[in-house]
Amino acid sequence: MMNPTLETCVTNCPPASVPDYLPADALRALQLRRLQAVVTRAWSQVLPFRARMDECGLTPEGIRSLEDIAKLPFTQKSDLRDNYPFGLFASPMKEIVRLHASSGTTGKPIVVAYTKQDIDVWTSVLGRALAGCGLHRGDIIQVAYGYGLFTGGLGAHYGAEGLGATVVPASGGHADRQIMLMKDFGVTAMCCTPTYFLHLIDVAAEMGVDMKELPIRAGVFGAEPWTDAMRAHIEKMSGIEAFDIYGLSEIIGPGVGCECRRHQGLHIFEDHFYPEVVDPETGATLPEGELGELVLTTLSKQAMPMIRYRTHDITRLLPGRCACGRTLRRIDRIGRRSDDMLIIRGVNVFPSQVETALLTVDGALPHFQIILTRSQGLDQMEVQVEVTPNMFNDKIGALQELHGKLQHALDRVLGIRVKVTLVEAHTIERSEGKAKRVIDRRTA
Ligand code: DLL
Repeated sequence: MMNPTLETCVTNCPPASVPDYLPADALRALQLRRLQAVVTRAWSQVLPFRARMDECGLTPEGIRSLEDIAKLPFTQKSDLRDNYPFGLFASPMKEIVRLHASSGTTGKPIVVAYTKQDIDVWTSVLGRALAGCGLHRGDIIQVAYGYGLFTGGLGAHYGAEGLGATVVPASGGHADRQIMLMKDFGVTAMCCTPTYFLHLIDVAAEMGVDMKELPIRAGVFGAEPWTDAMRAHIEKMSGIEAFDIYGLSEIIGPGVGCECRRHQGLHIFEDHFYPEVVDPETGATLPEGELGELVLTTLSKQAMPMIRYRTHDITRLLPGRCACGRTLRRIDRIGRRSDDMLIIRGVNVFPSQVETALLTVDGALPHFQIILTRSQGLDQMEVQVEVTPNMFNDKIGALQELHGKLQHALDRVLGIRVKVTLVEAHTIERSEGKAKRVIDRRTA
């Protein structure tokens, strides 16, 4: 649903004033200049990068066209870990104004750094992302991504402020207080993870607050995979327009790409981040339209340039131009990572498939958890799924029927038999940030 005031504002913005609308030739020329500069910077300032270039027999002068990017070595998350904490910095500490860190599943976090200029770039791309969602000066934007070492909170905060909007820096947690702020301050947009917003919808209902009656009209959700089925559910329950925003700490944080109001993929802010899609196995560059692993190069980052960073996020570059008029290329929504695949009795299963299957069935809530166990050498997968509160009060037959429907939906989508357990609403632990979808209790 298009809000007329928003649409007017979006179309009234002079397109040429933002790089989103640069003619493709000018954009490519800018990208090449920036690529050459960033490679030179990394080569002269970052020893491990220079060593990699030497191994490939490459110098920065070898980069003469954008296609030459494929000659450059990849950077992996392990490079950040191996050079913990500051080994990949290309600026002296006195130039670095901010550090963020992202917790890994094991050991030390990875550390990322920003100069003042990097923060300005981040603010500008996030501002462009929010503008693409139809937000502007006069909007009141509540940021419920965590503030702290995680990039979500401060990233969205600076972007919203840069846009000239009013920011409510709520950070994560205290769902009842979030609802109170939304209501009392007349919040018009929310930035948080999609699963946290789902939780807020529930809490609002418990507090007797109808989200559809509140001024909120947009949600800018990311930091974890979520499906179109989840979007439809959120929009139906809250009356807002839900946008997908993507990013990762290593590249800058949120704001690498974002949907516009057409919702036809996420525009990558290509003047700062160069996207490629590669075959996850061979690393070969894939043509537009083909599904593979997203590889990103920062074109303007000073403190910590990332050259051909393997994101492990699976997507494709969408062909053609978006009807919104932006010349920035788009990626498909990220449904999965190359490393979140579960192999259950030889069959590949992704948590996003479970989400899609569950949301096809009325009475199931999009709160679920996958529990993996191993019994007599055989992997077992259980999907615990919350059901609407009235279900447990209903006759037993209704629960059995729902169970049967869910079992059928999951069997069909996953192609393997999994155990379905219906649990009461609010049983599965809520997260203030990224949801934990999989609990792996398998022992080696
Ligand atoms: O999650 C940055 C962020 C904050 C993005 C707020 C959007 C909103 P990291 O903690 O480093 O950074 O995690 C990055 O999260 O490689 C993806 O696997 C996943 N991810 C982020 N956004 C999306 C999205 C932040 N929109 C990792 N859809 C990435 C799917 C996403 N996955």
